[in-house]
Amino acid sequence: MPDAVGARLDSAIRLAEQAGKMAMAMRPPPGAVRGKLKAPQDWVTEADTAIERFLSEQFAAAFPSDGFQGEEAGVSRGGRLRWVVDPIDGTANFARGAARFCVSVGCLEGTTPLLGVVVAPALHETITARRDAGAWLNGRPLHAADTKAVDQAIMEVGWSRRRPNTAYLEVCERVLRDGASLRHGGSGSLGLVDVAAGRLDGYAELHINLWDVAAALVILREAGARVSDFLRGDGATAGNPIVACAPGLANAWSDLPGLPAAV
Ligand code: LIP
Repeated sequence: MPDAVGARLDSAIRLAEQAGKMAMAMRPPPGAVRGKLKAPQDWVTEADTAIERFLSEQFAAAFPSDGFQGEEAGVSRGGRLRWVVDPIDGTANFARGAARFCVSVGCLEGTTPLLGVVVAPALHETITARRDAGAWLNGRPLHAADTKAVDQAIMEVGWSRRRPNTAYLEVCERVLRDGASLRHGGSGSLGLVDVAAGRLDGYAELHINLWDVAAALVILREAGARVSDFLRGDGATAGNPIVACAPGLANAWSDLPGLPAAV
């Protein structure tokens, strides 16, 4: 019989994978965006709202005393344990029929992330982690990269219109000046997961929200990556900047412009 966290992890995997199947069934064809703009370059589709509603209803039925927070509808229930969900992270990609998107499900006790599940259905990947019990990609253990030379590294810098492009360009210029390769993929959750998987050496973003990172924070911790203190201050409610990286690069990237150090 699994314990309370184990039972929640099992349910989160099952429900996130069901949500992934919903997303694939609702994914628009390639072409112009099919969705609504919430803010400049910030889209929402019918799938975002339908998947969030599905997950809210399912978690309420399975764990009625738990809280629930989703990107689209906000905090709908309070509880000692709280589900924090991004129904589709990488909506701009999803809305154009691209593959780099995921369902992100995290569960926190207060401000301590306990478990995380990220399902990328078009990439056929399910990433899971439980605090102090490791991180797994399709059942294989995850470990951050052992890269130590910054001029051999790959860094993704997340972008949104929530911060000025001048600040974004300053970070990108510094990364390039250090000799690292630069990426931007449009899904913060998947960028952070790639750091945990050793497929990227770093992910940085000037502002990202709790629902984008709630699952990835556990996955990164369990994979041995270094991560800035995202939940400091009012990070859980207002979001924060984030830096996550391979342990050997924490010093090199400890002073990126406008960004905290990964500890
Ligand atoms: C996205 C994040 C990304 C950020 C985008 C957007 P969404 O989440 O994953 O890191 O740069 O602005 O917030 O909106 O696709 O769920």
